[in-house]
Amino acid sequence: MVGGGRTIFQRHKVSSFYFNRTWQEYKDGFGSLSSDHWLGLDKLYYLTNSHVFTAIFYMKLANSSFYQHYYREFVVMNETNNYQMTFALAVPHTITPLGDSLTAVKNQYFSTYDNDNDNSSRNCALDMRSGWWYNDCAPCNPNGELLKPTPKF
Ligand SMILES: [Ca+2]
Repeated sequence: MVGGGRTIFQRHKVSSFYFNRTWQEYKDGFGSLSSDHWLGLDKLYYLTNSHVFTAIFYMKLANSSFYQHYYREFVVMNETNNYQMTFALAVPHTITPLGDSLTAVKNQYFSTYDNDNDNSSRNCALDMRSGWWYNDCAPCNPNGELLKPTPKF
């Protein structure tokens, strides 16, 4: 958030839109700002190092329950630091059984299938089919594939 404004750095609503992308694509950004997209890690670096940001995660689950979490002083480092992500404080806005899964990946480096920077012996981005700040292939994966609606016959 800048001066009360908002920048949507990720939107993932369409199950046919995939986030299984290369390091270069996550660096530059992909998709359309009016639809599913990733803003880009370089832009996140410049934004979060030029202003104090609160990252707000909204998530609607398959059962239609709604989840919201705030991360105060959200910062993404530059490419030399593999876009390491951190924040000062996690503030739950909506309590869910999921808990706060971003805290599990606080201070982690960004990984893509072609640039594995996680703490696991596995390649989490490859296994989870999306780029993210992975630790040990933690369940926090907003860029993962969405469940497709069950076909109705
Ligand atoms: Ca690894």
